[in-house]
Amino acid sequence: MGNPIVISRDVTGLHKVFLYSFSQIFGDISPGGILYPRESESREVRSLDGVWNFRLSPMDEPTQGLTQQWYQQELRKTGDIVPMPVPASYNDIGPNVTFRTFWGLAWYDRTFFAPSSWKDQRVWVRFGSVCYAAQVWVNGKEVASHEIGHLPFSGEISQALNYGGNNVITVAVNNTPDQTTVPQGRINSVKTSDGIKHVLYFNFDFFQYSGIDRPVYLYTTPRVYIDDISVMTDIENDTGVVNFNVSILGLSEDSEEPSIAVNLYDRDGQVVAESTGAEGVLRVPDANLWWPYIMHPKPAYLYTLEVIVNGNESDVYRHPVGIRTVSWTNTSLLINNHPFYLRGFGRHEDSDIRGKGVDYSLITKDYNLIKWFGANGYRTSHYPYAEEILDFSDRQGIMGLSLVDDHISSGFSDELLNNHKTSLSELIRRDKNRPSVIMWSIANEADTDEDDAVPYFKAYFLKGPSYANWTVTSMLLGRQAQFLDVICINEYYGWGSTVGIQEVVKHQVMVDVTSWHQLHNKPVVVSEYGTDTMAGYHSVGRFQLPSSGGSEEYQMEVMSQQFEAFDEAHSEGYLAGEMIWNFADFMTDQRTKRVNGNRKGMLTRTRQPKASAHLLRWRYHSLARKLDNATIARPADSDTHFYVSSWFARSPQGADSSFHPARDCERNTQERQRRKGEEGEQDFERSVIKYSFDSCKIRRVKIIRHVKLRQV
Ligand code: BDP
Repeated sequence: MGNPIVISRDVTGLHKVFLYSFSQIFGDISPGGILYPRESESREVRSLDGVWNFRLSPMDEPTQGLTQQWYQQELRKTGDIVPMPVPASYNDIGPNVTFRTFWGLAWYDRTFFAPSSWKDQRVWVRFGSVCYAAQVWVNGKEVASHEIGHLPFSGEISQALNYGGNNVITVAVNNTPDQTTVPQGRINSVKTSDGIKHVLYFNFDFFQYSGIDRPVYLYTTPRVYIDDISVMTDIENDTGVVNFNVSILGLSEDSEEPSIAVNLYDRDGQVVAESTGAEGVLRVPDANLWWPYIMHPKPAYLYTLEVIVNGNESDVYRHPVGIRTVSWTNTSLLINNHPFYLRGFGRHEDSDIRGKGVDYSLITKDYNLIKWFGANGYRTSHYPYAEEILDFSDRQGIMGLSLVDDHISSGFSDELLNNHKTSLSELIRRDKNRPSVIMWSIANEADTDEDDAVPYFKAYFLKGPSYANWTVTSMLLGRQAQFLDVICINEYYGWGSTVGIQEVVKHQVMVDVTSWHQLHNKPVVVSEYGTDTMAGYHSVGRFQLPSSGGSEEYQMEVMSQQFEAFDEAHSEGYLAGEMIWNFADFMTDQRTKRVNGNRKGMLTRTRQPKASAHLLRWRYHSLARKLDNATIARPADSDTHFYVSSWFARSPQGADSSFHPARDCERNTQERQRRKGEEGEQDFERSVIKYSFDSCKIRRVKIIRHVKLRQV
């Protein structure tokens, strides 16, 4: 199937995905298809990635390029240009701070050759994303425009082309935010010795990179062409069911009624099911289901759906399809009817120099690392990720909570609502067929206590796509959670105002998770927790000094406390996942609380592990063994098998290390349950203290927590 859809909200039973008509399900999705450009017998694809020409508008006359119509000629004729790579954010490429902090219109252009053979076809240009808004001209004619970054758009350029010759494509990129853009932002005025300076201000915690940050393609289609394909899959016993819907555009009165053939191929190129017509159902006996990484020996099985349209001309498009279902109860998430526990990260598209620019080396490295951790999913915080990234998720079995640009914080106006809904519709239109996308998430830490927030979100859910999950943080703001299917909470106990007080973590996490679940009888996922940590800063002597916030030890200690709470909530039955904040350190605006960016990563920005990375890996691997029955190697047996000290026993190959927080945590829970029954809570608490003291330093911190909690 495509993505999880809530049709029933029966909180007592299994929420199954029922198949209604496609128009009912996808009725609120932006019209028109946005299929990824793929070559076939009928389609040619040409990349326009490379080095473009670039110039910024003068700060004192931001609209100069428009008034002087720079798009009517090559950019180099309008003033000084510099080379600019595409895809990349422009901010960190330039030689000075102007590029970094620029707001307003930035201009790109380049030339390309259009062969005469394209004359009888349609030619399109497609941008994976331009941040934030774009206007595109080919040879001076406007061919496309789009607002809201991180999402693709395309435009037909057949009428604008000079066939058999050179063409100029010009793009104006506007990154100016206001209170109605998604995400919201504003331009602040600051008095300086040179007069008033206008500066960008965003109320969120990542750098707002700008520019043409995803690939640009030219592609051709026949005049009558496949505009969109929607698939929804289901499982009936061992049979995989693929419901499909094809939309064809470009028919004229003279067009022959096209015939449509639909074939499904397995990985070896064998046809496993076939059908005809624009809508239908394919049945695959003994189907290979799409399973997440580690949950199955053959994860991420993808079939290929081939659509052939024959009329006056023929068009062929091949689309990957994973057969799987996603469903949920009031406590758990299920894939292919098996419960699963999300273990992953919040992430950012972020790295030095290229900003948010798509970079295959970085993507490949990141997925190698995600798998090294033993994670099975992540949250595409805080905006839709590149299609090139999500392809890795589909092919490697990494599940994703797909986020719309979700930083709307206050000022809930109609215009904001429209933009927000458009953004979600375009996201769903783009990703509806991806097996790796298991949930939509629509807002992060919005000011939900404002009176305007309830009608805003009500309108969002009732008139917008009816299925989504929503990330919230505060206990006070439960009102909107009624509209959701799964509740995600962000919590930063042991950080923020409680930095240094690790004792709060377990108690507070349990209170939050339990209360949210009890209030709404829905599964809960902890979608953020973590602490800023400077790689290389250490603050603990095992028995001499306490660790302090910001150190690698402190990060591990808070994680360890969180893990205990997660295990307890999971064993109570309603915690459906944990996602640490963040996979890697990332860039933010310059702020007093940020030392060259946000440092909550398990990895540095250059993807080197902090000590916590190993701790998280041990946990995710142990969860995989316990919950997925996975037979993966115990990390302590492989490259995390360090010598630490004589009292910190190094384990012989295959044996447990004496320092194994995940195992200890599990052992503690079992021990606690056993003793609860036998001796009562008080004795049990004391025993844990003793046990913990003997075990390792992290357990020693727990002693303090226990004592304090008892005093409270
Ligand atoms: C959370 C936000 C996230 C921030 C994080 C932090 O959702 O975007 O980066 O706080 O402060 O509240 O590290």
